[in-house]
Amino acid sequence: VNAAMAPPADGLWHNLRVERALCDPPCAATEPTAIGVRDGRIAYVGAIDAAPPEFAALPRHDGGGAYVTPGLVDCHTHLVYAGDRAHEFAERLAGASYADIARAGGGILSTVRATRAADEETLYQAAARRLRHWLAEGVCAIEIKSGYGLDLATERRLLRVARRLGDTHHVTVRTTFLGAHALPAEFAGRADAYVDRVAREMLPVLAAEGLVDAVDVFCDDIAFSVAQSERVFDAAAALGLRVKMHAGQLSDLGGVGLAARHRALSADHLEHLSARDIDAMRDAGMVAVLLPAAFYALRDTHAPPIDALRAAGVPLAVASDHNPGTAPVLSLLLAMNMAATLFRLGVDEVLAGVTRHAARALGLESTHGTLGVGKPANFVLWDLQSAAELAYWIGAPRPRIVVRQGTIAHRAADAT
Ligand code: DI6
Ligand code: FE
Repeated sequence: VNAAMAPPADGLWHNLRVERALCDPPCAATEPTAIGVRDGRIAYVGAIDAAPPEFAALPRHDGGGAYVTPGLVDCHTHLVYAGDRAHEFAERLAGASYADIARAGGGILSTVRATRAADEETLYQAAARRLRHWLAEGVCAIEIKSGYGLDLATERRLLRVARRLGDTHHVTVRTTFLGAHALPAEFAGRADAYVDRVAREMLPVLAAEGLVDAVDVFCDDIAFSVAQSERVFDAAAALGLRVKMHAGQLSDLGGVGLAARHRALSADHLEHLSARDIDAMRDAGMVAVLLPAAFYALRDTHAPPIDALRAAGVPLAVASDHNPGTAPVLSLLLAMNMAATLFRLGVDEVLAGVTRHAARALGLESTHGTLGVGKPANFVLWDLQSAAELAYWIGAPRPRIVVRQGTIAHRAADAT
């Protein structure tokens, strides 16, 4: 369906089995259940007989017994870039490590070269082609990071493309400025000067242009130090922007403690994470964003400390981390399976990880992540029995119907 043509979802959707753990407020234990949509918002969840009388005049949509979840949220992607890194995949198969390739000027920097050479339209078309996979899976909100430009003009282009994707596809896009993703070649040996450029020039300009919803830093031994990350976070704070951090993917520099002091929305990756920083995350109300597709693609063996995070009560989100280097994955559902299989998350945790907790990792908890009365209508009808099937099938489930931003955005027949 062309987004501009999608019919309104207003009316009473009935004959549904809604995911009760994600109803807000909790809905009475009746089944089948109905969801009332009015003016593009969820106005009612409950028994069809108890629906407010105003729905009598609105259309009825028979859900045919479908299982219903909130629209999915992918809270960590690097969706906009040019080219791909299939050649580096081949090098890794021949024995090179991700870090070796990065140090030799490949890795992120090879995507930076391709991205700088691409115009806005080319970047837009490539990202729009990819985005269709997320939309077909019932994703209703997606975070898109910059970070393959590493200069003002190209970072601006990436963020503009991200904004445009949201406008043209009727999907909620949150932009994250990741200028501190890698050290560009022209700053080789001058990391502090580059961080200055990011914090004092790029971020304030892009924020003033309304292109930045949050700010991220790649804090790791092949990227930026804790002190450098702090300068970027201080600049974000001065602009009133929330922060998040790529932390502990390859090594633990202790950046999560800094992120907690800055009340970060999330820390992401976290394969290497100390007990002290887990407590700091809990105390700061941060979300732990798990990225199992990157773990899988790098054949990592050091899983994040899931048990300790769970015991501490840190909310766990699951995201794709889509990027051309370490997570060339085009499916959030596949990342969900990986979170279960590789990280041993339970079914309910996986589902909360791509809904409630993912929304929180983006600061979107008031509009997304639950079947919440008053929230914009974002929900998915699945031809599945339960959440277990969402995490269980590898590569198969497609929604029957996706209601996104109050419109009927996809039906199974056009989900291809
Ligand atoms: N961590 C990641 O997994 C990606 N970025 C990051 O900070 C990798 C990006 C790439 O290799 O292109
Ligand atoms: Fe990432």
